[in-house]
Amino acid sequence: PQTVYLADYTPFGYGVEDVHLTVRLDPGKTRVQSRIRFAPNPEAQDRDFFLHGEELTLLWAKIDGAAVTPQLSDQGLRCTVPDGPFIWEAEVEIAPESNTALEGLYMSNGMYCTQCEAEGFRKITFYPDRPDVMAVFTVRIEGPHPVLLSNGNPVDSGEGWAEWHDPWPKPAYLFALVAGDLVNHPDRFTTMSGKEVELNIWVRPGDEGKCAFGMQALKASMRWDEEVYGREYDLDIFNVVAVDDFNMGAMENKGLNIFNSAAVLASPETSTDANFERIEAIIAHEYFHNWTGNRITCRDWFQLCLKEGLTVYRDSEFTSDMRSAPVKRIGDVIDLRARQFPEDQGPLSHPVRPESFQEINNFYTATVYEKGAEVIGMLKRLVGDEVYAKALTLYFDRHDGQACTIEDWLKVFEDVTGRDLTQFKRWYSQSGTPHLQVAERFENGTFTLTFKQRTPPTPGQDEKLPQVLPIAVGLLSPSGDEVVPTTLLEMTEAEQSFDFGGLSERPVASVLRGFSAPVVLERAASRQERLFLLAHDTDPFNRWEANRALAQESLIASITGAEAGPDTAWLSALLEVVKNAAQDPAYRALLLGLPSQSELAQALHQRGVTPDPDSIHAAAEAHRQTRAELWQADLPMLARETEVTAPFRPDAEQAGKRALGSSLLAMQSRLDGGAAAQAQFDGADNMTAQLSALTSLITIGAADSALRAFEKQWRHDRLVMDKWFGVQIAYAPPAMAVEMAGLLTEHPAFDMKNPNRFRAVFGALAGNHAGFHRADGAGYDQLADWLIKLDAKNPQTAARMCSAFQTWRRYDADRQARMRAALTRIADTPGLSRDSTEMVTRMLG
Ligand code: BAL
Ligand code: ZN
Repeated sequence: PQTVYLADYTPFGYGVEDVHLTVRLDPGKTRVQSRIRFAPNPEAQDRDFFLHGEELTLLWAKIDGAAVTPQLSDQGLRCTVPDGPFIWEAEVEIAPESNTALEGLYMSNGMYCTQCEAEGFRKITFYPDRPDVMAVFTVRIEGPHPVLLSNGNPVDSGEGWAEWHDPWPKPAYLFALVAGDLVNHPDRFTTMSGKEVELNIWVRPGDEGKCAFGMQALKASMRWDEEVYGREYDLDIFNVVAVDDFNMGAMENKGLNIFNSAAVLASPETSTDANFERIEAIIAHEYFHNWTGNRITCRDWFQLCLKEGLTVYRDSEFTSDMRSAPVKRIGDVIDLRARQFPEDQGPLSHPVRPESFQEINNFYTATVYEKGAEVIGMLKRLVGDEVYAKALTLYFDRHDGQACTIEDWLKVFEDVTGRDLTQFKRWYSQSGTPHLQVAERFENGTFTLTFKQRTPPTPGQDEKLPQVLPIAVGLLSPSGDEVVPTTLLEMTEAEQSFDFGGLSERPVASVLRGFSAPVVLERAASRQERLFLLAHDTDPFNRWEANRALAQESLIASITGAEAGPDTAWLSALLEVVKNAAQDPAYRALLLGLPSQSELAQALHQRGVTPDPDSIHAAAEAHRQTRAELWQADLPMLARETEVTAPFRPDAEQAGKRALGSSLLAMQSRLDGGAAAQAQFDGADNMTAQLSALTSLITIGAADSALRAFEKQWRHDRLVMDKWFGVQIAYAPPAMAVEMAGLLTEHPAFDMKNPNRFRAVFGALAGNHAGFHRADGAGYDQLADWLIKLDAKNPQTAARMCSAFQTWRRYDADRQARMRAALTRIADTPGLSRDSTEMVTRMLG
């Protein structure tokens, strides 16, 4: 496959003034007629008229009304065109019903929908399918469907047709079309300047009862973006559509967001609190793209983080405002360590702004999104809140309507601050996670922190330069008072010291408060000091972090045999913190979490110890059992405190109580044989309670009847059934996970063409650490078999799921050989997609 390089960017030779599309829908023979006004682009030298087009049957083409015969290839067409402006017209035929890749125009449960980001529009018609070509679209849809939707505002409609006009110039990746027998949940929103906007969430009949929460989240997002960023919505209508078959979570098409139904449909009976929070965040994320992504878009796909990092950052701010900021921050860091760190520390490591790709779909990664958001957070920390707000206002004023680069983004901050951000820009170009060592000294009333930063080599980048690291630090007196409040240190060198003078006694340092930079902190803090921070740190993130480090140390000591069992003194101290009713239950629930088994494997690997998945699993199980036994006397009282008597609300307050309750129930189940969990399961009136009871029962091997009851109750609900498929594998004993996954692929409701269902089964398998890494390699073989099958139908989802193998070099020689064999088998599959080829090739490196 061909590699595309950032350095090779050149603008397209022609601008598009406007686009008229007529789409005549038919499952096997949809006709798309285009009329596009082109004019030479004065910024460009190259006049090669190449239009992207894949899997299209060209019926005819004209330039200025005269028939032409372009040169066709499997990637598009070339044509000789006039020197000045001209009108291109063409008609193509496509077959949405056989489009299982879910890119371009496809069908899902009888409805038509599109997914054009990144390069799906070229499967709808011939076009310069690149984000720097922005145009005004008018779309006519013809088809016997009650609902016919496209971007922008409705112009007119009649029986079997509708016309839409989007006045805002946009790249083709934001084009969308939906047609089907849908019902809407309508509402209205009045913008800050008094403009009335019609809002709709469109769903399949039967799902209308699951839209109210998404609609509330949408209105809250619209208000928040006005209040916090001064951004107002800019069309008369905003449509959201739920689709069952969707590769991503959702898509920010202008005025017509298309959502994976799992990311929008919600009800207390069918959705967990985690689902509600995720839906609220994704609704916000897609809506926020209207300004950060749509009004200001990316010049090319290397700049993806320009819109994604910023929009993830914005949605995390929104969730922090709607819910609890510390809880959100801790959740984000758990997620970053679970998904981005392994990527950055393995063969798929790439810069936040990659410099080359073969298939851009492979770069919708945790690095571009989540590390991209961390970079924005660091920038804001460095310049301060007020300056950040000024810079964003300038960004919107200066670049509205443009397709921009990271250089444009940073220039705005340079202009507002007068700072040179050359070194900061390394966060966009240098891959890998920096490791930050801390040493401390106390002399004559001065406390000195000395930091050393080092980023290990990553593919294609052997030498690393120092990054700008904002390090938030606070100092506590030995009695627990804060003697130096949170102070931001700006580290720019490979090694740098910072002094805090005028201290009467040696303080305890709380370093990297709020996880102020995405680094691996290497600090040889004593157990005593960590216990002290768990009890006294005023920074909620670092209190949690101190506990996390204690948990990790205790588990690693058990895994390596340094200690026979968990650190009971720490567990007693933790119990006191967890019993503090003045603390947010959600925060206390987070304190009860343990590092994942994969995270422990990475920590061992970083210490030069080859991780053994079975020992890790055994240590984690032993730890949970000991903790339950040690806390036995307190569990009933704590559980009572988490009871919710008010009617269900998916807000942070109730969700926090339920989260703590779920953790306690898991402990209780280890003591009572599942009696409490079975009772909760039987009496549950919401999915959070039902599912947490079910997972507790699965974990102790007592879930047979609950699983049957759950299936019987929910077999009509595909989203709930995804949970049923997933939990049986994710929580299965490691020795049974592969067999369980195999068994469930035989279930009549297993459908490999549905990405949610495929991920429910095989995402859960990959997430069952000891199950996937079974010594005989059965987990690797099973996943490889299914990825090969999926690749032939849906390369995008198959390629993304190949990343389950990305940590293969962590493990012992035997497992490595088995994983390498599985990857090689995928790589050698005849006809393997460009998507999966690139992924496995990078991993085999
Ligand atoms: N742009 C793809 C989906 C998302 O990030 O919103
Ligand atoms: Zn996004």
